[in-house]
Amino acid sequence: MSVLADIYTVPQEHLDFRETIRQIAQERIAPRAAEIDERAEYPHDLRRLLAEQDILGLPFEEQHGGTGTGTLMLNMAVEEIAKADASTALILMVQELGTLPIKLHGSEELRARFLPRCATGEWSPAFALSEAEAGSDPGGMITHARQEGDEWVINGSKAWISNAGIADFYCVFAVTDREAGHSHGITAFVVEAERPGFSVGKLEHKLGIRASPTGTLAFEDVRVPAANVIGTVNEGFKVAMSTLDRSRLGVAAQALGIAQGATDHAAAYARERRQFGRSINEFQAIQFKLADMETSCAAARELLYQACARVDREDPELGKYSAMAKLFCSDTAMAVTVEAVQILGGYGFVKEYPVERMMRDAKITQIYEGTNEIQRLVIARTRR
Ligand code: COS
Repeated sequence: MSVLADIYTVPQEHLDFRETIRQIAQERIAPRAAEIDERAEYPHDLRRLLAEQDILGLPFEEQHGGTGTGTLMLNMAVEEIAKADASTALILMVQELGTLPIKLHGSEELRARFLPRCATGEWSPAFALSEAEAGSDPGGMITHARQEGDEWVINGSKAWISNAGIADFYCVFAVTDREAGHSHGITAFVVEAERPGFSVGKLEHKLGIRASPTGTLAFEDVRVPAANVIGTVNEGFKVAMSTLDRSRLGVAAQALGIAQGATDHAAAYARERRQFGRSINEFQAIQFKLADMETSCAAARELLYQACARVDREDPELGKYSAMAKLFCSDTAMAVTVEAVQILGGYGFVKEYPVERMMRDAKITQIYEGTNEIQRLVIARTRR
């Protein structure tokens, strides 16, 4: 491997755009965060704001109406939004996750049909891989599709789907060859939300990211044309895995944003809060906590940026690096937010301050798009 492969640079335009997004997030998104969390309300207004500001165009190439600015810029944006509100960051993350299968493996026709309308924010996508009995092991899915003439007929159900009921279309994975063996004989399809036989079931009541709907999907003889197959028939498992190799960086960036947001709040609080006649940030017990939190965020950011640069270069080790970034950033988010609550003391435990929400939001980053145990497995496999 060349030395260059370990280096990334952040162009000035990216830094300028990050500054713009930071301002929008702090001025327009942060003030809504507590309310949408409390009400478990999907923020349509904030989604429109992201679309108007071209932020939803970040996951897409210029030829498909996007900004063409790559994975690093996208995830710098995710971090800034997550600092203000993790649920709103998920809107941008799913805009990538739900379209990556098409972007990476779809026909030109599928790309032209779906990507430009996602880049403008007109359409929302979703990624439907998990099932009630197939989470860490998606190769054990039972949703299936059979071919009838020029159509595929899908039956089954999906679970834990972000954007359930919001999405205009779903990238759905189904078994198309039962004889092919575990994690094989699976095909990816685009299923538009208005297809007869498709329905959205119950939405979950969640600990965190409460302003983003998560739910089940049901497919009863849902017919899609052969043109809606993403990539090659029976090769859908690789479509899913290659998508997750990239989209996990969104989770890493979201986790980092939560961690940095909590650190910033805790530091500001420690300056203001007075006990024993002085600001609590004059006590070394608090200073050391804040120093460790800031250090963890900085280390997480370096790994995230390097992993993003590897995706942008199509580096052969991108899957390993994205798993490492997701693992490290999410564990950092959990540890840092627990410390932030501790620094705020009783105020950390109540909804008047944002750190309890950040602690609740952090937890899912250790779980979704592959649990951290799965990330360790993915990383370990590269060392065998
Ligand atoms: N990119 C492309 N292809 C991949 C791949 C990747 N990252 N990982 C595996 N594959 C291919 C393999 O090469 C193999 O193909 P061949 O037999 O043609 O060589 C095929 O996919 C099956 O691979 P494998 O046998 O490794 O599959 P497993 O069932 O053992 O999968 C893990 C293992 C754990 C990696 C997989 O199940 C996984 O990622 N689970 C977590 C899923 C997840 O993140 N769920 C969250 C919900 S989605 S939001």
